[in-house]
Amino acid sequence: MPTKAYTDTSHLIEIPRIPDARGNLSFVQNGATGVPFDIARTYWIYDVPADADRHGRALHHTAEIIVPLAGAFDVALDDGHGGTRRYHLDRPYRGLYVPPMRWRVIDNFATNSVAFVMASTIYDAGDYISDYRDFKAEAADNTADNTADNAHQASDTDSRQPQPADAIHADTATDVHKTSSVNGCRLIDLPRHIHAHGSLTVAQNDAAIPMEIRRAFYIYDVPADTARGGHSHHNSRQMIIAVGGSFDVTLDDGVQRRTYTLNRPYRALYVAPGIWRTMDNFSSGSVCLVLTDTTYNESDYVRDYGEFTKLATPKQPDTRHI
Ligand code: T46
Repeated sequence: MPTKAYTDTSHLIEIPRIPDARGNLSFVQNGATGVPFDIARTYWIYDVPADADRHGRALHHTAEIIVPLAGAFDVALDDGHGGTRRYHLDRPYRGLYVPPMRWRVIDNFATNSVAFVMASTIYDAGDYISDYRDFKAEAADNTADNTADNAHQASDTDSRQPQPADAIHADTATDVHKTSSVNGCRLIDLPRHIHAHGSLTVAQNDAAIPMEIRRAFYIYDVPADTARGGHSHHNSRQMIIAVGGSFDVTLDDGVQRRTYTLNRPYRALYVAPGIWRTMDNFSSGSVCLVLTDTTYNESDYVRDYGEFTKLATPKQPDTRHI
């Protein structure tokens, strides 16, 4: 599997931050500037005890972007050729790009930190190198184009083009709102790996989840008593996760309403298209992570409840085979 499609050096990535009175929102999506791969896997690390060192490892072929969704931690990188670099990550709008073949140790976790990782491959145990001597031997075997981290500036070799916006179905007779139902939404318990040095939960583009991940966005610094959401989507499928703290999500299909309290970092609320959602009751310091199958497109939103009601009622039976 080729590794050279990726930028060769680790570097920080500035992630868009959209502030408003309801808190901050940042997003990472396929094709965005500074995102040199399509997201295949996401995972997040939480409940890390103070002073816990997560063991080091390297990945043969996988590139990653690591973002501190909450708190702070350090990532120490080693390219196997004498190049070492330590990054302190403490801003949710600043991620660290890590190319393949970097030995990395994540440590110095502040209490209640959440490390969010987007990876270029789905999980493959064979891609992992967990012995530093094996890593050094493989790095030495690699050809000279494997440059040292501390000797080079990042050079973006990404040649991908931004993806076209997803098509929006605005035909009121066939729009998904006509058949959408809160019964098509559900809680999904994602795999949870519990260790003495913290917990890890994975959502990746495989059959375990009902959608493909193309964008991740997260909402943080939400002031108490703030409500967010208040819209539906024509196309977008979402998985909403409380990776820190808790909040309520109310789903409305125009006929039925259902409220979920999200407060487990391993439990995702799957929200089908055509469902009006509002979020409120955010606990202090909470972080809402949303994985979605579309890149951002404002025309995918229905932001007016009157318009939503017109689209969503009367309900027609859903004849799709799902
Ligand atoms: C949802 C709930 C749970 C972007 O530029 N890119 C993005 O990926 C997103 C999600 C938003 N934005 C912009 C659009 C607005 O100017 O960020 C601003 C705030 O977005 P919005 O008012 O839609 O934020 P919320 O919290 O009300 O809704 C968000 C999502 O937009 C929505 O899809 O389901 O979270």
